[in-house]
Amino acid sequence: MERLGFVGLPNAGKSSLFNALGGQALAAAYPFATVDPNVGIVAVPDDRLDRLAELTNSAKIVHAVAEFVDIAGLVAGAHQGEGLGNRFLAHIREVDGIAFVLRAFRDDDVMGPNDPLEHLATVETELALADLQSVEGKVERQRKAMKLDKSPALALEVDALDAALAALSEGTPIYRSTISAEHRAALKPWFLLTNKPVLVVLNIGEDQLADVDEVAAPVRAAFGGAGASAEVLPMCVQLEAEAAQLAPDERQELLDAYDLGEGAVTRLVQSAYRILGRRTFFTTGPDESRAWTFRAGAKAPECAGVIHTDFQRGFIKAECIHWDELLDLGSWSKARDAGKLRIEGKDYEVVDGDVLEFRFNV
Ligand SMILES: Nc1nc2c(ncn2[C@@H]2O[C@H](COP(=O)(O)OP(=O)(O)O)[C@@H](O)[C@H]2O)c(=O)[nH]1
Ligand SMILES: [Mg+2]
Repeated sequence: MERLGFVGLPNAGKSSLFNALGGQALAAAYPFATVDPNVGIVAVPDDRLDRLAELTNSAKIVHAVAEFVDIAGLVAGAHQGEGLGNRFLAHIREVDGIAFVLRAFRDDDVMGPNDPLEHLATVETELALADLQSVEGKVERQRKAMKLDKSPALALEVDALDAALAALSEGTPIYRSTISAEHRAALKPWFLLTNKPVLVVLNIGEDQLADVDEVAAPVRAAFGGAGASAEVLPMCVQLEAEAAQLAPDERQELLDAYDLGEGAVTRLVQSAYRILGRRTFFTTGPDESRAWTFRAGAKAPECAGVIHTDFQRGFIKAECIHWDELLDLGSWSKARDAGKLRIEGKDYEVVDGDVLEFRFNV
């Protein structure tokens, strides 16, 4: 399961965003469960899955799921234990990706700054300082270890830690530093906070919808440097939270009236999948149609392993067709008759939207 954590200053709109997701999930009849008040699991909306289920008359539809964590407690000084300090940092370490919630909406009744760049600066400074503290300790220890251990792996790790130290000392988080992908991978075992993929939810007011590009421009520019891996999603969180309370058709009417597209869940999940490098494949039949999440670049056996480790261990081959081709052809057997079912082996790189059937032997 993919976990995304909401991080931002008090009153930025994190809890409202959380409510918008939960409400929408309920209104749209997608199962939404609240694990604890701050953790929500949401079914990933996927139109392709619904159409496959219709095609094969599936008794059941199983969506992929994503988890959202409303991480409270970021205030200046959090890296030194201010506010909920340490607990806050521990929560961030546990997520796969971070969604910064930055406030741009103006409302004198809601305390706090409304300059998203001010929010961003505070938030990034805390995370970068926390990372700086952990890297400082580690780089010294690993440098000493190099006297005994001459392995290339350790040398690479020390290089990576040095690069991280240089960036963090300047207050630059790793996700928008120029640190190479190889070095970022070498830093993975240290669970640094800013070595995670990041997206930004820019919380705008209704009155800012008309000039959303202008409001978003400075935030986009802040992430525009080399090595940037962030997406900026302007979102009218309060409006989305209100829409989430409505019945599905009324909800869509409201979203359409404000030109808000498919709403918060879809946009957020799609962005999260992009920044996390996740893809979807499907299985479909009369019993169930199901969406499975896999790592971009994964080959057929690894994808089989997403379903069951036995499928991966005993992998023989996969029958494969892209979802839209299957819909065009009308059924699995028609696809086979037309010679359109591909037989793929263990080196096949699965593509987003593939429909697969695995042959295995255990
Ligand atoms: N005017 C306005 N108020 C908002 C908006 N988004 C959130 N708020 C309000 O700001 C306050 C803080 O929001 P909340 O989601 O609790 O922020 P959190 O501290 O980040 O969890 C609440 O009173 C919200 O109703 C918005 O887009 N416009
Ligand atoms: Mg809150």
